[in-house]
Amino acid sequence: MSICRFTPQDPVATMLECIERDGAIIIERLIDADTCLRIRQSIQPILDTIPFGWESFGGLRTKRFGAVASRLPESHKLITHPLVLALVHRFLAVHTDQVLLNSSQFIVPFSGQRPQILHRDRESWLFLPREVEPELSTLWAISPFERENGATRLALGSHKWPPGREPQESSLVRATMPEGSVLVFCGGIIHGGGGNTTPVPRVGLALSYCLAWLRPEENHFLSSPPQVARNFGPTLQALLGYTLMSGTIGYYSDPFASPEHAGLLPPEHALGRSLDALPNPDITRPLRLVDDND
Ligand SMILES: O=C(O)CCC(=O)C(=O)O
Repeated sequence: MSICRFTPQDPVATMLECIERDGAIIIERLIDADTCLRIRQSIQPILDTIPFGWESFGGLRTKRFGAVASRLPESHKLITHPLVLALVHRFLAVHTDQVLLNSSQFIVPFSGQRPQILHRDRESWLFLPREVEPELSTLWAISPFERENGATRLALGSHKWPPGREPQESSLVRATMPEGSVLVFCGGIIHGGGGNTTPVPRVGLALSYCLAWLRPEENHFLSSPPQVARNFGPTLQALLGYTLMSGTIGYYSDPFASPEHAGLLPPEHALGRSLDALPNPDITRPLRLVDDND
């Protein structure tokens, strides 16, 4: 079995069929090499400075950092890439009409990093019923992904396996891909990073998306607080949680406001956006926080 590979021009419906059947696909060269180079150059000062991970799951020879939207404006077009968002919305549509960015993380295994423990990303939400698929993840190859430098290993089809079935190492496929490509995989597929036996770090940008009614792994209100997020576009703001779901989920009340302004507010207000101009029809619904019969 090998992983299905697509060009950015291929039909979304065919990509979705493959994700549903195999649990993962690769879209090759969705962004260009210049963009990858600029991203690598922008993050180099951080990579030069931050320590390696402190536990084996994250990787003792791997450097990771989040708050990607806040740290790297160039990431916005990846986080809100229309093809990725089309896949995410359609894949998760059976359980939601809104999605959130679950996490944003540069994952950079350096020379000597050993293969990562195999896992399913959906295990973050332990109590989720099996039939609910919570997440669609992307892992962007900001440098080429090769067998020797840590290309992700995946057990294709394992999102449908019965509990307890484990993959053979020999049956794992490698997400080798040229820079600018993106691996798209569901939360139920068994996978893990590969070991890096080369002298050069592999640069991956993991951006995952989840049902908007789940708590995302990354706390975006801390990674991208209002004073930073107010400069982002509305699609990114909504993906970070700065919008209401179902008209009520995600409201706030300004603890520093005077009593006459202490009412319930949609989160866009914290970003200085005019409430009259909000595009999402849910937002215009009155907040219904007490039962009508109360
Ligand atoms: O870096 C990779 O190839 C995969 C990393 C991963 O699956 C994780 O850290 O959860």
